[in-house]
Amino acid sequence: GKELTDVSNLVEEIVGSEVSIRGRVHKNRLVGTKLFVILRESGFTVQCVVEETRVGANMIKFVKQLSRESVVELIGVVSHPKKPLTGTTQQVEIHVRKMYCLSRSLPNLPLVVEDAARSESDIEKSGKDGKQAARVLQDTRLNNRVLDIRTPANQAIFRIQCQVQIAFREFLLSKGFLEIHTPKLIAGSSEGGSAVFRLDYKGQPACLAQSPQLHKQMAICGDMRRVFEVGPVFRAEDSFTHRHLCEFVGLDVEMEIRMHYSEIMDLVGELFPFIFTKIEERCPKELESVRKQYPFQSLKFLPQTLRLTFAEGIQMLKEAGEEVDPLGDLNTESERKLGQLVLEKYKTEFYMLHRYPSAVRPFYTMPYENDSNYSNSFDVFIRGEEIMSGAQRIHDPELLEKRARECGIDVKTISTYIDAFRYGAPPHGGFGVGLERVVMLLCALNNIRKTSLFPRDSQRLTP
Ligand code: AMO
Repeated sequence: GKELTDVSNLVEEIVGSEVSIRGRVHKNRLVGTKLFVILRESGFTVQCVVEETRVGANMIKFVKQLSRESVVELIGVVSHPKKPLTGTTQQVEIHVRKMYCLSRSLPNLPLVVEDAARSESDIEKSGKDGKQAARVLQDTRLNNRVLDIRTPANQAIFRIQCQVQIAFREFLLSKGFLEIHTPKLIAGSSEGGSAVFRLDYKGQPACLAQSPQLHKQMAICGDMRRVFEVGPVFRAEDSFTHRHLCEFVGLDVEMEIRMHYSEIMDLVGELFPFIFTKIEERCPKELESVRKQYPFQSLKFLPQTLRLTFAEGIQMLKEAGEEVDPLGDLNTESERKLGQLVLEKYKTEFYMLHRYPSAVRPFYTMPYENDSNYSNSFDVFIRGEEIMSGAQRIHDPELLEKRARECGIDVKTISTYIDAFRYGAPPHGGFGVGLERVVMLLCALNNIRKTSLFPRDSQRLTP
């Protein structure tokens, strides 16, 4: 048959033409002898008019009993609506000639897509009694994720996520990086932390990789010069927070450096403005869809990414009356507070903090040459929340082994990693980014579960 037209392509310019479209019954309304079916596809909606005089009484009966979310295909003519349309994304309507049902949905839905797509301001309008019913709770959404993903905002979020990944890859390929894939089943914990999933690897103790850290560095020892990876990262997080998942998508980079870890920060400082610009250029409709449900302001960032030392950050917080440990880590509140202070002073919501205290960084981090209390490391923030950690790495095997022991790591479990540095290793460094966090913060969403297709957290392993 004829090719299908996407609902988003049903516009003024094609009024008069006959189209075939496939979508879901978003809702159905009978007015006299006319049936108004709102058809939804990929988050876009169009009004389809089924008139008895055109299709006959049997067809009206058939269409009327179609449950919400059923998959239908129809043939119709693109037309001007009699009155301007308010409830649909498309401003034309379809006069239906034929309609078929491809798959029926159960009539009782655990979550109605129309409700799940409501914005807060919409909910406010639904009146005192309506409010509770209109607000779909996060757990209901996640338990019924397949229905939840059908909302326009969610359709858009995952398109934006895809474009972030594409822009990341595009930029790095243009800079001569090689895309690699490291193993996710490994013998020892890669971050030395406790949040590791342990498993039995045919009788041998093993872990799910907490990051590609060990193997991306080993790729550098294997003379791959500049590498990146996009892949799953596993963390057995105990706490239930708005920004921690037990499985997320890591965007990782590792590269040789010549003189200084600032070369890595130079790359980051170019990479992210590139990604932000590409998202604005390539996803205008998607950003609008997300904003409709979750209003947010575009990210403020400078063409030249701001860099502050950790000590400068601590100083700013102290001056603002915050109590902070100069050799400890920033907690979530301090990070947020610093984000506000930086925005006021420097007018940016994207910045880097570098030269962190050694005590709060992983064992493989290179100490700062002038003061080993500090390290050649950095974190990057969007809207006051961490999206990235990075650093220069220790490339001397003796020092690496010493630091691992000091951090309480069983060196036997990472001996092949340490050995990799015994055959000569160039100075190098890199960083890791959480994809879900980037999308969450770009769109100022309040929960990382919104940007994970099927989130895995400390309490959820399904759907
Ligand atoms: P780090 O442990 O800071 O560094 O992780 C890097 C980035 O990954 C994201 N992230 C998470 N996202 C969702 N859920 C989690 N539980 C979670 N944990 C971390 C954050 C964080 O900034 N190997 C180093 C990176 C490097 O130095 O190259 C590492 O893993 O966005």
